[in-house]
Amino acid sequence: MSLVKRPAKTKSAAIGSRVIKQRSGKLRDAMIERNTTETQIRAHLTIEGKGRYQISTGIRFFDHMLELFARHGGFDLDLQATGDLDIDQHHTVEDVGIVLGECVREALGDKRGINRAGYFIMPLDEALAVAAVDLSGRPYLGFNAKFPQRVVGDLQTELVEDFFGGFANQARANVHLKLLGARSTHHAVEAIFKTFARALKMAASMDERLKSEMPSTKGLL
Ligand SMILES: [Mn+2]
Repeated sequence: MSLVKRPAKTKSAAIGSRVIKQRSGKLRDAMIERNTTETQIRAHLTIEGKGRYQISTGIRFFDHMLELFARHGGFDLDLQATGDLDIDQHHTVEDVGIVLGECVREALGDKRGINRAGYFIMPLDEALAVAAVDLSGRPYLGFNAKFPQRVVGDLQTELVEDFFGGFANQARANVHLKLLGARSTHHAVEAIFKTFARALKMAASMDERLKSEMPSTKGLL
């Protein structure tokens, strides 16, 4: 009896997450590579960007949301993700949130001189969404959005919450997102990503007057 020869295992990238580049000085950017058996993601985020992006996740509607995030936040985002979409989109969407959160955490460094907190209310036609972000070092996601449809384009809408959960955990940020109302699911999801980007932009921005101060009475964030 001959043993069935299994195909040679393809050489996969090392499992784990690593910081390829981190500059918390003036440029404030970070590049993270994260590989698991479920997803392989590489992202480069610049806080002081121009809203330029190059994004590919294999989920077109999700790409659209990440593009909006970059543009409305004034960030530059280069992100390539390959995930096990043959199972479903869960790992890919959540892990992109994780990697983006890691990028923000690394790019902000010790957070000296940043606003730390930010908020925005974003209308998109009939949809209205609110975001409040505190880069407090304490992860928390408050998410309250009921989407009219389970799927928008090619994205499962329940995963929007998982994306922000991954982000909040890794950025160690308190993120509250509320959808106040919407008819269109496209508008609803889009309003949430836009308002989040603008709140994060405010929170991550430098306060010129207090640029040498820690925005916390603890002296640590
Ligand atoms: Mn749109």
